[in-house]
Amino acid sequence: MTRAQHEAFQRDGFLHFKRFLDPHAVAALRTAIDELGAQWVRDEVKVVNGTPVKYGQDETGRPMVQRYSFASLHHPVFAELLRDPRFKALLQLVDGDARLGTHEKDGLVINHYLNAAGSNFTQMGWHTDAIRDLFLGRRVGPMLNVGIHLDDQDPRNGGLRLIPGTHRQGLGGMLFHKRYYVDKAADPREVAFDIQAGDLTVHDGRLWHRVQRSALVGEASRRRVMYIPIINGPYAPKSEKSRTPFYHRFQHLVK
Ligand SMILES: O=C(O)CCC(=O)C(=O)O
Ligand SMILES: [Fe+2]
Repeated sequence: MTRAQHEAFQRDGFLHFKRFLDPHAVAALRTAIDELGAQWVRDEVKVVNGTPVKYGQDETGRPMVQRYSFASLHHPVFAELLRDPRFKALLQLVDGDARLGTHEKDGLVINHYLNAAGSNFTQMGWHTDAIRDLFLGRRVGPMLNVGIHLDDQDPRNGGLRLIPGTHRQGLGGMLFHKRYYVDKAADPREVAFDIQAGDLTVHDGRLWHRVQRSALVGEASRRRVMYIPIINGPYAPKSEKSRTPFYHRFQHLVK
């Protein structure tokens, strides 16, 4: 991590690293996504450590997982990815005992967007990721979200949008700058990303961002991106047992 990168991150609230992963690694992760999705569909996994699994239908009407959580606890390929020593450099962006939140918040999240008739995930309205701390009655602690992108994304067709600098807006701005998830319109200050599969982005959890629905449909609109939080402070792991004692009893998914 260079000094210029540190300064850009302080100022803008995000960084974009090209080609973090090579095409082989990307292919292995896509395969793992398919494997874990097939397993969760088959086992009818509805909640993982208290976080609901989001389902939709693919172009052929078959059920598919569109949002996974705690993925690294359920497939060895994801666990291996997070052992990459380069994540240590990213931890330097947060003070104190910064760590990857593999067992905290939603763990390793995978979003699988598809613009198709049966899809349940095509876009995401404006939000910050840090707001959930408030709902949990916690102080908003430092939190970064590291994105690992597994599909090319021409920004003219959709994808991630961020408003630089909004991580420095204070609590009022974090609460009221926009209407959470309801507001979806483009903002004149937003920036889009020219993403190649294998790129990595990192953004401050207080930064306002959204995902623009793809202008394409079907296979050409497919967008898979993984997010792992970087956090510090008291360790607050989630567990299957403590969060969902009655509702859901599912198979042990860890291989
Ligand atoms: O799909 C993306 O790139 C962003 C997703 C996101 O903001 C989220 O899951 O909180
Ligand atoms: Fe987000």
